[in-house]
Amino acid sequence: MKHKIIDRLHDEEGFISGEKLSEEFGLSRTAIWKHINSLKEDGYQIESVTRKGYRLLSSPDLINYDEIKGELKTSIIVKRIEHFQSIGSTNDKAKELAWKAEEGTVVVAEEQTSGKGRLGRSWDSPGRKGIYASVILKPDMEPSNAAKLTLLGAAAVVLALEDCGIEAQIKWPNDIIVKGKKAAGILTEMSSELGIINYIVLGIGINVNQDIEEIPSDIITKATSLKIATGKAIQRKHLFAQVLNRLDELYVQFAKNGDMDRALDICREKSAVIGKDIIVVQGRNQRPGHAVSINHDGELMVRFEEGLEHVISGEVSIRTEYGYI
Ligand code: BT5
Repeated sequence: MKHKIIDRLHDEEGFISGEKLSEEFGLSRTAIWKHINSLKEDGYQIESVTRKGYRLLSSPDLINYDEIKGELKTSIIVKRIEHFQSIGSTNDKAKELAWKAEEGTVVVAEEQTSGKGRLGRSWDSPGRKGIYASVILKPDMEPSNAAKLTLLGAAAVVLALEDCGIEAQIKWPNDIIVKGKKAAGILTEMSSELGIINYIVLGIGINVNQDIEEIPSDIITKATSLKIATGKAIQRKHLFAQVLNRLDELYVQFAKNGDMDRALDICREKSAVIGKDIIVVQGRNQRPGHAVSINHDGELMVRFEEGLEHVISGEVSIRTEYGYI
């Protein structure tokens, strides 16, 4: 109901009386007043004037459905958005919902208290500073294709950043780099059996408006936010809508016939590692090599001392000789 009321206030240029709202929604004036207070708590600035009613002055930079729907152009993604002020991990919540959820359901939170990276690592997710979202996908294809979705997600984020005027690169397979530091990461998780994908959860974390002192000291040498990198605050809701639009655009092709060509081209064109000497880290094993290209399956082609090999994304991290990139 709260959502319907905010929509109504959005549509009305001037004031709308409490009486009119209560008639339209079939609620008591007190119930309307309670919803208005709850919206104010969410950060909406609503003016209330006796005998005139309510008027929306400004909306908060929330990343819920109401705030982004006007900008969405998606067909598969965003069948439904589950929005949380605070949650442990949107990927964990998405996995909980995935069996029953329709493909394209998105879980998004303003804050994560135990955001996850790959291989048991953590993802710093301070309140209202970043975008923390997980998309439930159910492609009808072999589970071996799942790793490609990480690249598809990375390509979508790079395109969305470009839409917002920000130049970014991809450090294969899942890091998004802005001005030499990591500004976003992708975490893909899958449930599958006997050649069938039950579901995939594509998690996207983007550092948007953190100031430098808000980046934890242990990652300050390699992490950044869009605000730090560009010197200006970015509207999270606008960027989030672009990410979902771009993801949909690329995913529609992939779901139809496994076509990853465009996403792979973006990963190659915007690669932060191709053409560089790198170190492939797998557990305790570290091997120096030279990143040559990304092949048709999204694997990184690396020339090691022993010859050319393809590296699969699942268990590896990449470092350059100089450190992070
Ligand atoms: C990733 O892992 O880059 C995947 C991040 C995915 C986060 C999203 S948020 C929504 C969804 N729900 C979740 O719970 N997760 C997903 P990885 O490549 O393993 O990088 C993790 C490493 O990056 C950590 O070990 C830190 O060194 C560093 N790190 C942690 N938080 C960071 C941040 N906010 N920005 C940049 N680097 C960070």
